Amino acid sequence: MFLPKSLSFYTAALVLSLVFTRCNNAETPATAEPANTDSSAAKTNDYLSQPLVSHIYTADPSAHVFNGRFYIYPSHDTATGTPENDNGDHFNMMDYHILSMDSIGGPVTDHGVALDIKNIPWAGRQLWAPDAAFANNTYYLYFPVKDKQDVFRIGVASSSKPEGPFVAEKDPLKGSYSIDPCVFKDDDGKYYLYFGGIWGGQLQRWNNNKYDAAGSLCKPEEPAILPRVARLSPDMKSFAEPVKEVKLVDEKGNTYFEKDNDKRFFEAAWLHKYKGKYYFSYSTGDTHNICYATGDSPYGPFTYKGILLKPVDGWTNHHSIVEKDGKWYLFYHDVQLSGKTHLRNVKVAPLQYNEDGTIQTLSARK
Ligand code: FUB
Repeated sequence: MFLPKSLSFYTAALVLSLVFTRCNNAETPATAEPANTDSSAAKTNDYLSQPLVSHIYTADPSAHVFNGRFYIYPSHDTATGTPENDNGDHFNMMDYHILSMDSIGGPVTDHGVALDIKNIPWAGRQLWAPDAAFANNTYYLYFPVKDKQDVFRIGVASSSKPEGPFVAEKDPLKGSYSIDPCVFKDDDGKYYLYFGGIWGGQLQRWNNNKYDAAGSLCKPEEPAILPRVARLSPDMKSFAEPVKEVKLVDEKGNTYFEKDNDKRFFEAAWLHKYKGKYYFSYSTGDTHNICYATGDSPYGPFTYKGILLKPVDGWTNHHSIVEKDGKWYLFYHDVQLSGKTHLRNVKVAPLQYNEDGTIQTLSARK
């Protein structure tokens, strides 16, 4: 597995980060988890932005604006001591905490445990990157977790409040698989669920929506595995149609090969709309970019446009894009606080569009 760039923190920088980090622990006691005390440190001001909270480790931030407030649905990284491997077993998360804030730079509230793995009847292990949506006067939390057979599925839980607590359905979404759900609401009121991730995310085991435990990663000359999408039913708890592949193409309309791993899909899909165009963004995983591609339909095809966020400190790169009051923001994570691949911290930075609809590339380090 790729080794994260060396990043660590002087003790002084850690103290500074705790001072600058805005969090409100009123609803959750601080969780004792290891901080980065390594001496080959990166300085706080080397970074584009600072962690939104530092009392817990958080990752994979899916941000939404509900009732005029930012709600962030992250993974809750935990130091369980599970050894690191290419399947991502060390990402052994047990619950979700929802964060919220009125404005960028304002105080951040941690609303405490919103959903615990022990309250998901079908779950085995590893609560990975979630997302959320509002419909039917209800907030829905979509989450990937391995079932008791160790196969990733996507579940849904509901709540009357954006911060939860959420109550999980007794089964996963029928026909769902793999990881990293992203829900997109189109202007016509239809909702789409994008998902998938290769390697530990198991997407390579799914062909034509059928599971093959022996399914392996592609060879360099083979076509790259594609992300998936399905429209959600009005009940938001089932697919309205068979799951489809999302085509990612280059400027000439050609799909990518596995060897194009600086551009092909790996995990962390996000879909947003800007000036009538659909923007599909995603992580390239082992090359660590967040790239984006645009199209004219929620189903694609999406044409590759460029890098949105360069590799961050840490192995994984995962993001979301949200608009509030006419301004656009990129939520992302890195490992500034811990220096450890699986103990990440969420951040936010402004996103800038060019006149032609392309997006300016961000670097998480100045
Ligand atoms: O947080 C666990 C996994 O790491 C996510 O599901 C991936 O997107 C990567 O960020």
